[in-house]
Amino acid sequence: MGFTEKQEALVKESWEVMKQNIPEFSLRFFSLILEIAPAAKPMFSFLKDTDEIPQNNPKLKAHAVKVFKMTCESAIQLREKGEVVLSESTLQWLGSVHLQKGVIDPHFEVVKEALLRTVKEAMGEKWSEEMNGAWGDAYDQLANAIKDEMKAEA
Ligand code: HEM
Ligand code: ISQ
Repeated sequence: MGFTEKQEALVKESWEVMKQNIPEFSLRFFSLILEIAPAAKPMFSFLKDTDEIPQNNPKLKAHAVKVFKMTCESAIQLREKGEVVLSESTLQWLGSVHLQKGVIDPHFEVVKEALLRTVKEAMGEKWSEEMNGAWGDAYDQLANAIKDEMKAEA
């Protein structure tokens, strides 16, 4: 399903706010994932030798930012083209990484919840149900593309 200009603008607007504090929001996003699903801990290499979430891990930050950015790009594509388009190489790479780490479909709901809660906390007064819905839809369609690729590779 396509996106309206309003939906696209809501996603872009909130990403602009989160961009101002990448260390805080990337850490918050990751912490929320583990809070919702503690069992997901061993999948992440950032936590290999520690129980604590590293406060300043460049890989964690970079990965979290990629998830935010890719969701934002999905919103733009949904408005422009009516669908999420990823290059074949990006899809294959994301599909194989997640397959190899043991990610399964229900995990995508966990990451979605963590993402939406991070957006809500970051936006404060500016948050709205409509903004929430736009992020949720963009994420769902991006997640579907990755899930389909994982099934194709499995
Ligand atoms: C790695 C994006 C969903 C767990 C990655 C990487 C990206 C990414 C960009 C880095 C790949 C690399 O550079 O090697 C996404 C996006 C998602 C998504 C866009 C959904 C739309 C999930 C879900 C889980 C998950 C649902 C399960 C909780 C992981 C793990 C890694 C990873 C364990 C490897 C991290 C490491 O230890 O280096 N993901 N991901 N991802 N993702 Fe996701
Ligand atoms: C990888 N995939 C999904 C979400 C993530 C959040 C933080 C760090 C890495 C991630």
